[in-house]
Amino acid sequence: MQPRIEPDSTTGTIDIEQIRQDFPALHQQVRGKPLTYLDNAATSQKPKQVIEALSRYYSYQNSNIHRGVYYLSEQATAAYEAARVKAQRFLNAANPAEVVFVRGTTEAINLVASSYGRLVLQPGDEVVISAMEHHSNIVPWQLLCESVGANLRVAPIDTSGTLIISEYEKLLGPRVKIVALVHVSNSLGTINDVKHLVGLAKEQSAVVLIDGAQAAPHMPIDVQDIGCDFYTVSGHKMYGPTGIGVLYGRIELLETMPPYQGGGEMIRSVTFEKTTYAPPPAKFEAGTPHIAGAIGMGVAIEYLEQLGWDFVREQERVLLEYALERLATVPGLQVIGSAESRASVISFTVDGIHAHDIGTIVDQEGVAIRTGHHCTQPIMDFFGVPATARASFAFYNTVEEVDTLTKALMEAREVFG
Ligand code: 7TS
Repeated sequence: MQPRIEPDSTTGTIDIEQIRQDFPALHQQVRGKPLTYLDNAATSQKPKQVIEALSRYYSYQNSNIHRGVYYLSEQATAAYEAARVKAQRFLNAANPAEVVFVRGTTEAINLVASSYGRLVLQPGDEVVISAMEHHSNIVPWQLLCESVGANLRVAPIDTSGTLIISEYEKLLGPRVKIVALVHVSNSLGTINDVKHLVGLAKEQSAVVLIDGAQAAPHMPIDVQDIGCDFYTVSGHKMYGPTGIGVLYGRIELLETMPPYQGGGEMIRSVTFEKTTYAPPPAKFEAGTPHIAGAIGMGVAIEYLEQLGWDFVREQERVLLEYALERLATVPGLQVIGSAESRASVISFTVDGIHAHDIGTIVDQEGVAIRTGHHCTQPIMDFFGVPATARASFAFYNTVEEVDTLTKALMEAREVFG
């Protein structure tokens, strides 16, 4: 259950090899080579502790929650609700009822757009997003704006991939009801100063959602300090299972919002004439939830807490710096995005080689990187590229893996002359 991580008793440092032992997926050969997994922004690998928690749940605790009077159901309910409290602690939410379990960031944003958005938006109102959003923080707002006759406004970025704050401020007028911004960009790595951006939006009384899918794996999150109304995370990007995530919502808002989906578990009473709803978070958790997923996500949170943010941030900083240095030695390689404050994500192009070919060639060396538009087509358009290759690092990656990537890219250069 406990992460097997202990600092070396003499040096006080954490041994990466010891940590890597917790991640079974990292110890395999692919295409006859040791796997070098550098697609952590798409999804992270899972520690044994999370995998074992899932297995334990399905082996010994499996039962439906919130409805059984028998032992197993009581155990499963307690474990599910304990996971909610862990997520509350992780985000520093004031109240566990502010933690709604959802499938992930995509569902969280759709929930807010459908429920809160339809509640407050009037024709002519505005929703502000930024030019560096993932499609899941664009399309739900487009759908909402189209259906209510509201307008979507986009705050621009500069060529370093940094939000232009003066332009963002200009967009924040009295018609803006909702602002939805990414905390960390998945294709550029840019870290937005969300506390500052939320503060500016609050001067206009806008409600603010922060897409934290790429932030939560890399840094401590404090929703109260940020001052946002909604914050979203995906369990699978932070060492937890797929199909589970959290929507944090300020309780005052969750209480006024209509349900997103109807069904079991979200009601107080049902008659054919009228249904009344359960209070949050149950109001937004219709049907049988991903019980095992929530429990597994809770274990992933404990795992990160045990590692400590100082270690995670320092390890990823070292990897980012080293990778930027090494990639700069590959002829024709251009890094897309150079914001001052950035996470361990590097998008790049190589002259004369399509991003997909880069991905395919390095795969022959066992290196897994993502290629394509990364669900951020507007960013690709802005930088005038059809696609990029992207390497994204987790605390369990090593400088040797950066060398493997660099060597594979050098070979790609040779293949394409
Ligand atoms: N927001 C950001 C910033 C993301 O990076 C992603 C997924 C999402 C939202 C959607 O999260 P989901 O868990 O609901 O799918 N990003 C990526 C990526 O960069 N590569 O694959 C998925």
